[in-house]
Amino acid sequence: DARGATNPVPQFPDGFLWGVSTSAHQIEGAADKREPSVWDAFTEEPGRIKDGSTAAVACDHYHRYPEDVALLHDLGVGAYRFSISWPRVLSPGGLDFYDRLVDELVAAGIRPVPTLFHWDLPLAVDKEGGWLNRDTAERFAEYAAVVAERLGDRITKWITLNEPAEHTLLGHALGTHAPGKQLMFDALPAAHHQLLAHGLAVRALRAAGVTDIGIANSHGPTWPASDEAADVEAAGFYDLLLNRLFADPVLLGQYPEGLGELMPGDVDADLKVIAEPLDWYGINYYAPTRVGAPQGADIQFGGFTLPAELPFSVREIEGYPVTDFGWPVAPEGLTELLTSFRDRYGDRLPPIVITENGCSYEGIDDQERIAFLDGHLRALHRALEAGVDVRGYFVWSLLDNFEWAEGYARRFGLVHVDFDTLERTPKASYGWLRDVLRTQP
Ligand code: GBH
Repeated sequence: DARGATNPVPQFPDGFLWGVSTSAHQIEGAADKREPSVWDAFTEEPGRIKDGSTAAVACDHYHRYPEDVALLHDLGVGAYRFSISWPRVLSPGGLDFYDRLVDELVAAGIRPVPTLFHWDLPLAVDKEGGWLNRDTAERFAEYAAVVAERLGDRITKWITLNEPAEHTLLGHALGTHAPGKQLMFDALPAAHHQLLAHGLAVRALRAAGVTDIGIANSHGPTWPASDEAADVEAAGFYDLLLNRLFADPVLLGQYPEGLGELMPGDVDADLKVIAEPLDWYGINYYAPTRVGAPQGADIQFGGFTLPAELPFSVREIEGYPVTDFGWPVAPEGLTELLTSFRDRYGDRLPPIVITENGCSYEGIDDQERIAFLDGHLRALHRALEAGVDVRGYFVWSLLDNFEWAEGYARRFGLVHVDFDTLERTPKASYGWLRDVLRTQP
């Protein structure tokens, strides 16, 4: 019980935004009521999803959203981050679902925070080249405007993209996620076009009267394997690809040295669009990464295989507990990440919101998840004490859900879902977070 604990979670400032996150493809189901996405096609390919499952039903949130909004309400969060499925919006009446969801949230006193793209590109858009085609950026901005016209009267906080870094790396470079492209460094145009889509969408949303806009980027500190120059250099390169490639253009209007030349099109003109000022900057934080010089052998990393020819190698982080996924639990990485962002970007950095943080563990009496969240909230608070302007924190995730290539084998929820009966059961961590939120202003 957080209230009775001798060492309670510290107090966060007035107005700090507490929330939980989900995404459309991972929870909605009702695949028959939307156009197909790249994930539907990818899932049909044999061997792509580890447990052979599909997201056709997932948590059936499409039909059970009132129950899920009630869970949010009882949890006591001020905000709910979900994503809007572009392929659903393309199908007749598809926006009606989000209309109902938003009304239900507003009636429950919960602020809706939609993400416009969380990896489920319409298959028809992919057939035209997907994120390798510059036109996709324009089409995304048009879609953003359609959503804003319909829901903008009730939604006051918006997110353009979720983790273009992971969508580029896993979906376009390594091919372990949809759309399954294995382009290695030739995947960089997919990064540029997503970033351009972000900037064009910011403009389209502003033109539709939207005011409070951010992006949800995946970031984590890179820890060199040793002080040796080769390891430090390799770690710096990894940091460039996973952190700076996505933060520098958005915050500084430039690509890190050497990367701009690899991008397609008139990059200088595009960077002006990409750097369209944001009201806040979202960070999804999971874990630091230990990186050293290349070792000449394939690397097993977070459930994925990284090929040997990369100019770095990802190493195991020793001396930390790991989640069921094998990811290290290192809350101090969150403090370090936030202070390093403040130092790196200075007054170009708008207020930060942690748009995802969480872990996969089995079981309903999930004491490990409580320890994980407790540790990360303390780490976050240390960043605030160090002067970093953080305005909110969202747990990934409300519900156990379709964890992409892992299928239903990894459970990130505060609420357990029985994927046979679809019954929801709040875990110990749900009760713990509810008690924490009661102690916050
Ligand atoms: C997010 O991606 C997604 O936005 C969300 O849809 C997903 O369900 C959720 O996280 C959980 O996966 O160095 O071995 O510790 C997170 C992408 C990639 C970030 C792997 C953490 C750590 C691997 N993650 N990475 S390791």
